[in-house]
Amino acid sequence: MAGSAEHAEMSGSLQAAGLRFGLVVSRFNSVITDRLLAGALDALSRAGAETRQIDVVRVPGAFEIPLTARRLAETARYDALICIGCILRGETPHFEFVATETARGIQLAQLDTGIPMIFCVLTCDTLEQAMERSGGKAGNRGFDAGLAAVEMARLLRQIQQTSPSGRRRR
Ligand code: INI
Repeated sequence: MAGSAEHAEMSGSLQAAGLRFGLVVSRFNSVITDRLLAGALDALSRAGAETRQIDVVRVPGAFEIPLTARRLAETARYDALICIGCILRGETPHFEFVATETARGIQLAQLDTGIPMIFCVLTCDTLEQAMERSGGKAGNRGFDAGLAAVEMARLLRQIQQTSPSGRRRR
């Protein structure tokens, strides 16, 4: 643990060597989710991950992401999961239900399993806004998610190793 005399600090490094990642990708609005996926894969590769360390799992829509991510986490094969989706506001309240339950389900799944699940689900009013956030002028949230996955996987390993109970995981 690095830090000054007053306090200790911990943070995850961006070294992906030896880690395994699962990417759950929604097919709904695939013009956007494919761009997010490309950004996430680019980030993982830049952090040193090789393709054999990465699995990509496709689901129909964002609503199906939480259950799939939870099942993947339960296999104990992954150090972090990246949840990729795009929910666009329509004329009906459908958007609110799908967006709320997807976010809640992913949060519950990561808290219940202890495996970090990076929330890379865009919720936008328009396709144009989603394009901007998936490789347009607002960057690529998929790339950010890839880096967050490496950082969280490393951080949780570090916390595990420095805890009094050692390397045990429940
Ligand atoms: N799924 C999305 O990923 N994005 C959306 O914008 C969306 N809209 O707008 O309906 C959407 N709906 C499908 C949903 O995720 C489920 O796949 C479907 O309801 C079957 O359970």
